[in-house]
Amino acid sequence: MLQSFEAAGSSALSAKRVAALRAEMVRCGIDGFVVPRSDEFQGEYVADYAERLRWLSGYSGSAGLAIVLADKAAIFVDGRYTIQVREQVDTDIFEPRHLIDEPPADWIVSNLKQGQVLGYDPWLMTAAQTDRFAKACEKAGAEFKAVEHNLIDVVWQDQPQRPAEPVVMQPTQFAGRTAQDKQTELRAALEAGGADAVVLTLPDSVAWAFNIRGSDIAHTPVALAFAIVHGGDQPAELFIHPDRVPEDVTASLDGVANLQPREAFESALAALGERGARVLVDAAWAPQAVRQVLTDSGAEIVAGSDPCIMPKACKNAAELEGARAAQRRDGVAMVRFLAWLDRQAPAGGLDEISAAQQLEAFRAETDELKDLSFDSISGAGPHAAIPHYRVSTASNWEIEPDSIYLIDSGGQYRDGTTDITRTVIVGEATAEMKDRFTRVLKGMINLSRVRFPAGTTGGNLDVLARLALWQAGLDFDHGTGHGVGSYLSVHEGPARFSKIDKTKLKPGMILSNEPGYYKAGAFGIRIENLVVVREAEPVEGGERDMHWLETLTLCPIDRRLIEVALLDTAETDWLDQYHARVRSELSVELDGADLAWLEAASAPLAR
Ligand SMILES: [Mn+2]
Repeated sequence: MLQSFEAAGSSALSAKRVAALRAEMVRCGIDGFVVPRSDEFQGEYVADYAERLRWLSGYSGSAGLAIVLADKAAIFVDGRYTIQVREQVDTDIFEPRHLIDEPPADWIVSNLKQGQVLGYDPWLMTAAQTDRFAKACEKAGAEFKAVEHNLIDVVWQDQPQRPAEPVVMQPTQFAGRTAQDKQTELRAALEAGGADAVVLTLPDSVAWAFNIRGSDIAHTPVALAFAIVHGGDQPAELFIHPDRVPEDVTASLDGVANLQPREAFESALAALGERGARVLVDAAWAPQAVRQVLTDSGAEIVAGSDPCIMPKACKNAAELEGARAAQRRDGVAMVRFLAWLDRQAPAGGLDEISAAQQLEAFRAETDELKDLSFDSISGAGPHAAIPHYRVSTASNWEIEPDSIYLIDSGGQYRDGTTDITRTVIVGEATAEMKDRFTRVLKGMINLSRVRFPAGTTGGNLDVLARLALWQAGLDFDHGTGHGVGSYLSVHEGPARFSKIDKTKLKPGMILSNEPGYYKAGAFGIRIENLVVVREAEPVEGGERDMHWLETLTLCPIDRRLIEVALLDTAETDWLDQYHARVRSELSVELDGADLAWLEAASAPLAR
């Protein structure tokens, strides 16, 4: 299986491990040490060797950071993990703090003393983050100091090896462009920005730039590697051990990138400095160590965004064709799963884990599944009310009669990444469930149908998915949607549908449309389709360039949970047309009971 349901993280050894870290702090002459969850690559998933925060504290969330001093320690997590952190860590050792409301900088100012030294690993913290921490230390009269070796790596006896999986090509058939062509675009961006070179530190940027993929970490098909792209006609440098790169990949990269072992990265950065190069570094993502080596060796830092982020987000025609094919395949697996669930669930005996495993099996039967795009969120009854619920053997719940079941899941296929949520009723729904489900659906449809002028942001549109909930005095506490990669990260920047987002939506961007409603301790609802921003036909008599959202995801939405009277005609029409399209695209791939299920589930609503 591609996911594990073992309860992750334990604080049982925390006291011993924190004591070992403190002893190492004394040996190194520092008074505190920062332990982020991030690795050198700042992604959502890290390899086992980099699970330093989990090893130390037991906390297993995807984001967070601890600061350990001689006599106290704090752990900072965002709103998704405030409950989880208290369940996982020993709060006698770590004081849980809210990452945004009670930021590390404030804690540093109140807890570091004059003359003290707070150590950090400059590979694990971004340049921007380091600036904030250094400022806070300065306020406290303390010093923020990079250490030579990560102290956790010193005290972690059985730390796993770094991954070294083989690299594979992402064929042009799926990537739509050659690496050579992308390099030409990157060089133009360098020239426009007045830089001689750019350091790529995000593995998905490296994957995009060179049309490579890997399997170093779970759920995101990247190779953990850095790269330097040079202006002029010098080939790029890709820092990944040549042993990991099969011959066909080396041949494809010939003339595009020279392969270098990881150990050569610092000296290549220093070489840029020695010739006084102007180097583009994205301080929001690049490790502080990268900026430090460059400035120490005499390079001029050009501040700016990673130039791969925007072209990677705007999928080309081949990537969109791939996305549509991946959605048809994934939709068939989802239909088989939902049909199976409808047949099995009434008899009882299904639980959150067995359901998630069955869906994974249907995806695997496509023979095209490379990985899941994240650990499935499989929530029965009250667990569906926890938006980021992660089932484990300790929490596994039976899917009971007359309850809601929510499954948020996705697959990684070579032609595309999927992410879909469906909420279904097992047995009879209450009037409240139907009202809430229909309001969430109205929001999802409202956003799906929007036409908007070029230049509109995800922040401008987010409200559309909330209006029907707001009318009933309700809301949901997460963004409406996130960007999605092309056989890359399921959470991809820069665009989002969220109250605060300021990124202009551009044609080719794939985003999720996933409003929800959560009643703690009772039930939860989320409906998620992926959409892609498209240029619209001009409106007759209109004056602006308009965009629209094409829905990519193909899977029925549970009609049994809909209060038809709450939908207006346009919404009912949208749903009926969507279901007709789902039926026509998927029925050729189904037969027997599954086909019969699809036909019933996609029938028009009774008006
Ligand atoms: Mn999603």
